[in-house]
Amino acid sequence: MTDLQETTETEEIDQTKIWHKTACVLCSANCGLEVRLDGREITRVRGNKAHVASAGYTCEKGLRVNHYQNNTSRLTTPLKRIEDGSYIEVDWDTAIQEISDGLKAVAEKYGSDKIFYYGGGGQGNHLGGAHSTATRQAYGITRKSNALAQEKTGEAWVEGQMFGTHTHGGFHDAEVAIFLGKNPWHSHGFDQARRVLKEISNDDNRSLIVIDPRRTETADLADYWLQVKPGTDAFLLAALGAIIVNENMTDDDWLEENSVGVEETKTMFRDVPIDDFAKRSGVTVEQLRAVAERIVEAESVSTYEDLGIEMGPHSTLVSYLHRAISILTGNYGKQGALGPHTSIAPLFNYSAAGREPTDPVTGGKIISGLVPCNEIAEGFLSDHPERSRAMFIESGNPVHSLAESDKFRAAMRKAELTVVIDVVHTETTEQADWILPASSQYEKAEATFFGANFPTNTFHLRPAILEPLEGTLTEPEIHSRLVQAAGVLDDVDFQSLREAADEGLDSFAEAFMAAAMENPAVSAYGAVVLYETLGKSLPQGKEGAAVLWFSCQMAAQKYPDQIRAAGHKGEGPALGNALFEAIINNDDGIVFTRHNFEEAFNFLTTSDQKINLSIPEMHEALGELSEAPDKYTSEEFPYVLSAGERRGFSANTIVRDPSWRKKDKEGSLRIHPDDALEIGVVDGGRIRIRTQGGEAVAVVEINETVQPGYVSLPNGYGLSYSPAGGDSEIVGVPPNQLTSTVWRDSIAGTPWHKHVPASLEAVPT
Ligand SMILES: Nc1nc2c(c(=O)[nH]1)N[C@H]1C(S)=C(S)[C@@H](COP(=O)(O)OP(=O)(O)OC[C@H]3O[C@@H](n4cnc5c(=O)[nH]c(N)nc54)[C@H](O)[C@@H]3O)O[C@H]1N2
Ligand SMILES: Nc1nc2c(c(=O)[nH]1)N[C@H]1C(S)=C(S)[C@@H](COP(=O)(O)OP(=O)(O)OC[C@H]3O[C@@H](n4cnc5c(=O)[nH]c(N)nc54)[C@H](O)[C@@H]3O)O[C@H]1N2
Ligand code: SF4
Ligand SMILES: [Mo]
Repeated sequence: MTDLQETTETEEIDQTKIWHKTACVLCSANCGLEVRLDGREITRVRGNKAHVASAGYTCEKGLRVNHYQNNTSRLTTPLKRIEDGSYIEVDWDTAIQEISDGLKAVAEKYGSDKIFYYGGGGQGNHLGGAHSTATRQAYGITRKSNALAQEKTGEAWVEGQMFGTHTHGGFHDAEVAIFLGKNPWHSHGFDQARRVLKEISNDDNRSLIVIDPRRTETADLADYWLQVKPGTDAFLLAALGAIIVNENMTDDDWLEENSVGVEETKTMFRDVPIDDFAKRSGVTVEQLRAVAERIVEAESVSTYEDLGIEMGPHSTLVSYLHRAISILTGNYGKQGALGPHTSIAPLFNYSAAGREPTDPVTGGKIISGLVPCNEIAEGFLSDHPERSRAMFIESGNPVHSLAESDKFRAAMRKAELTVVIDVVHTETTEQADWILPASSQYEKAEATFFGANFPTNTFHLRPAILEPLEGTLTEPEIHSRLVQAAGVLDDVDFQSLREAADEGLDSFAEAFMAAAMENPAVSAYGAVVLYETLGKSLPQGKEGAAVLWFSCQMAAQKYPDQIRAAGHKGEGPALGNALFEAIINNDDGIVFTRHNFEEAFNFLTTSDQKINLSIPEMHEALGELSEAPDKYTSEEFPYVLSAGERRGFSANTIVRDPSWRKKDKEGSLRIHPDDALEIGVVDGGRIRIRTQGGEAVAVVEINETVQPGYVSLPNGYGLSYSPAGGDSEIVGVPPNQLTSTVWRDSIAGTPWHKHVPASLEAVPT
């Protein structure tokens, strides 16, 4: 008998003693949590030991999620900006109607392709984005972007051409794990990161290699720490690849069978001036040789690249070089190496790999359908006839999170119509014409979409654990209303689909397919149709999950054997139904696909399903590297500022209340003792930072882990917040007050936030 049953018989249930299953929303790991509630407060939090991926693991941040759920910034009514710049409260019906009319008016005047959609998901919320597909379809919105286009599009461009699929390392099993511009101790990025890092570090047979200018918490655990000079990873990796090629350490039999473009790639590495490049990267040839030998002798190697290289010089080239090294040493498609993965809904589309269209206004490459973030504001502010005129933003805070905040503010103010859906007042809602209040991630169904494990992959749907805050609506409901206001669903018979859903999934599948054949609107606005029909028969708090039924059907077509191998039974639509039922009924998450390693090559969409090592632009870029500068600092701006480091209490802009942080409340500028001495600042003192983009004052933390000449500010600080609900205060430096949109990668357009030339000066106390 459970505790719950016992108490039911003897006394009334004490609601505050019940553990509710949910997940942490603060980073992409979405660790499973169990929480206790007192009214609307989350009073206790612990890791959910039964969770399919996190198995009880959490970090310090997740234990304080109540600061996300309950804070003074929550929005509780739609708001409309009036002429004097102030906002008036509006009821939902009026808001939906006026926004719908406004979108239609922009489309009529300029063409619906002039409406720009930004966002769609954060670290834990993705079902809103899934429903926005219907709204975009209804209003003809095609231009879009999101935060991936300021970090992962260079990687996607390389992976599209090399593999035609997304890959992820097997860090839990890798004999050698390499972290390149990535500090998983704080940023995670795979399940149970700290546990895994400690395991590798404590195992004499496994090695941890960290390439980072700072001695991070991860570097502290490393067997090999390559203390690269900021921004010179391309030199380091070119030299490492050259050693591997010149000393015949490549896995030639494997390459012959599994890849194309090998000879050109080897030739390109042979031309690398190893000594010179090693010197420019600040690492010795001996260190590189030791690492090369360790990689080559290992059974398996996995590399994780992240912002340290994605937001710095030569980022796309670096994304290519480390993958080329992995492939030259045979590290794909086996346990502990790079592998593909399944997904319930793909984050990237590689159909245009290497043939990406360019933005008609700014000329940037549109990778996976996303306009480079650094060019969005530029586009709005230009006088190009094709420029966008309206912005629809959901679950994103681009004013704060994209380069040059003031430029994005100006772009929003110039747009003729701006709509923002968020749970709180943000730097972005402050500029909007319309603000729509969403229910929080604990007040609706949400799901983890970042699971990237192979050969066994998992999925977790969480139910609402609280009623929506009064005045808010969930995104599925908001999109449903917007789509219906467009009039495009007027002749869809919801009632018969609802009745079919009440009879069960088999009946529903049949009815839905028949309806879709008869009326194209059913599939065109599928997310909303599913929400309005199947959603109504799902358990309370899971209505927004109906859209996953379609994803499950697609997955059942794509990976039927592997879904069955994960324990789900049936064929065709019945298999999709079984998977959907498992997702709906399991609050600890499920295994949804189980592959064999041999199947890793089936995922490749390159020609002959071979790995393509030869990307002409990359070979050219490597050829030109000798001529490239290895320093971007100047007399005016002699320091390299890393603007936006992940720390113990940073979580993008998801938590606004600074009292969430147990330490580093103001987000200090980390500076080496030698630099502090030269500038004349003391620990805890104040320092003025100037860049091409702007200036700010930060509190100083003298810190030996950073290199001389290199300083860092944390990510996610400098948010406006009002502790008592009155006037707002800003605690810490908003990093994008210091960045610039023109400081970006020449291929993917991704920003150089980790490499901002800066000057520093003591602020007298
Ligand atoms: N705590 C916390 N975790 C998070 C987030 C958060 O805000 N807070 N955000 C999540 C998100 S959205 C993302 S994308 C990930 C990002 O996760 P990470 O990329 O791991 O985060 P960062 O700290 O921004 O940068 C990683 C490392 O790059 C190093 N670096 C700086 N310059 C260079 C360089 O020139 N070369 C090399 N090799 N390294 C360099 C920095 O010293 C730092 O250790 O984190 C996720 N997890
Ligand atoms: N200088 C500098 N800038 C950076 C970075 C850096 O390292 N340096 N890192 C970059 C990276 S990697 C990323 S991913 C971006 C992240 O930046 P953004 O993409 O802007 O995302 P978040 O801060 O994660 O959250 C976006 C918004 O979602 C809202 N939100 C939370 N829950 C919900 C919900 O259920 N519904 C809705 N509608 N909204 C919700 C939050 O209130 C927040 O306003 O920042 C980038 N910006
Ligand atoms: S912040 Fe990330 S690692 Fe920490 S508890 Fe939340 S989901 Fe897990
Ligand atoms: Mo990110």
